[in-house]
Amino acid sequence: MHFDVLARFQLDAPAVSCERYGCGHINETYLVVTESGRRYILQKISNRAFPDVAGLQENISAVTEFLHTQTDDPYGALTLIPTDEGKVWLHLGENSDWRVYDFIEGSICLQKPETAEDFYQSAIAFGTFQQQLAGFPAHTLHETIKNFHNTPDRYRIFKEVLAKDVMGRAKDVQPEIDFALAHEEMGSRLVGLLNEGKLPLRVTHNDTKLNNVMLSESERKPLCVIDLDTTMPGLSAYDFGDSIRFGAATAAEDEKDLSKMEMDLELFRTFTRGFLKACPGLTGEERKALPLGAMTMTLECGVRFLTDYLDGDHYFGIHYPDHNLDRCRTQFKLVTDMEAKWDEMMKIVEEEG
Ligand code: ADP
Ligand code: GN1
Ligand code: MG
Repeated sequence: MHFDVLARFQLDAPAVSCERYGCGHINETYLVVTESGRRYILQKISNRAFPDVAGLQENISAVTEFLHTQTDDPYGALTLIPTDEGKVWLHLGENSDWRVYDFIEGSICLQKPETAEDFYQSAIAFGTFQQQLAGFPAHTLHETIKNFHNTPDRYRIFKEVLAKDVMGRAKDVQPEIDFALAHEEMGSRLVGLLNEGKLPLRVTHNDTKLNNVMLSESERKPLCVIDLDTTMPGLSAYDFGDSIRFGAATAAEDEKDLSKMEMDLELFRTFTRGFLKACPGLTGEERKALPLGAMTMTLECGVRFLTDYLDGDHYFGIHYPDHNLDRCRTQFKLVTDMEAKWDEMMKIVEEEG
């Protein structure tokens, strides 16, 4: 599978196997093994998510090179493998863009924290990532997805898609549509703080799911932050919030039994402690905005899943027809739970700060 593509990259030896790998929703990811036993990651880049692949790969190349200057460990940052022409990705035609990374050996990648300590370590990883990139020239980064965490803009798209209702699905998801619309004002608050100049833009990761960090297998300590497609200027509350959305949840993103889905306050505290330790430079306003980051990222993600469901599932990879709807429902359930736990969340950030 894809051996023709792999032959165009500077691997150490010819590839002998290439299998689908991982649980990402965006790119097609493959684990590659060569004749020598060395492993690589091959990815078919999602053109739907990333229309400007050149800009995307320029970002990743610059960011990974910068990160390598901040660590002695060769697995402390991703390494792109060049093509036979020395390029950082391979363009084979329309909707056919490929890249290869060194496989981060000796690592584990979790879909949910096995212990609170794992989640703490992921907070250290993402916090350190943000801290390491504080000296990176932010103005050189391309905006790989326009308005990625601009929640009001996500609502604009949601309403456009709802009005078209191309799949005729709107009639079956009225409660979810009502929930989204009832929370629109709340969803605009974080961007409001940014526009008012109350929160600083930093270089952030913007997709801080637990499965985008690799922990070392032996010590279960941060090794490498991966999935750098959305690394661009953003708010610290985005990175904090998206981690809480995914990692402090008591059930999987696509759990059907919503009674299992809550936000675990102890995990919220654990992550807050790690993130603030790794990012000591956050301003008072930024700290105060962290719970709003968690709620906003969760709401926004639910709205994005609902939008994709109404639109016919073109953006997020799905494994069955209602997958995006199930994902939307867990996110909205989490938002409801965060509303109930709001005072405690604010108190925890104050205590840990
Ligand atoms: P997506 O954008 O689709 O989420 P990712 O870049 O996150 O794609 O890759 C999907 C999964 O592949 C990750 O969650 C991780 O398990 C694995 N993976 C990606 N890059 C590497 C790497 N360099 N070394 C080891 N595993 C990797
Ligand atoms: C996607 O690429 P992945 O699977 O790590 C998405 C995130 C969503 C997430 C929901 C580029 O993340 O924004 O929060 O799914 N990434 C992109 O699980 O859209
Ligand atoms: Mg990923």
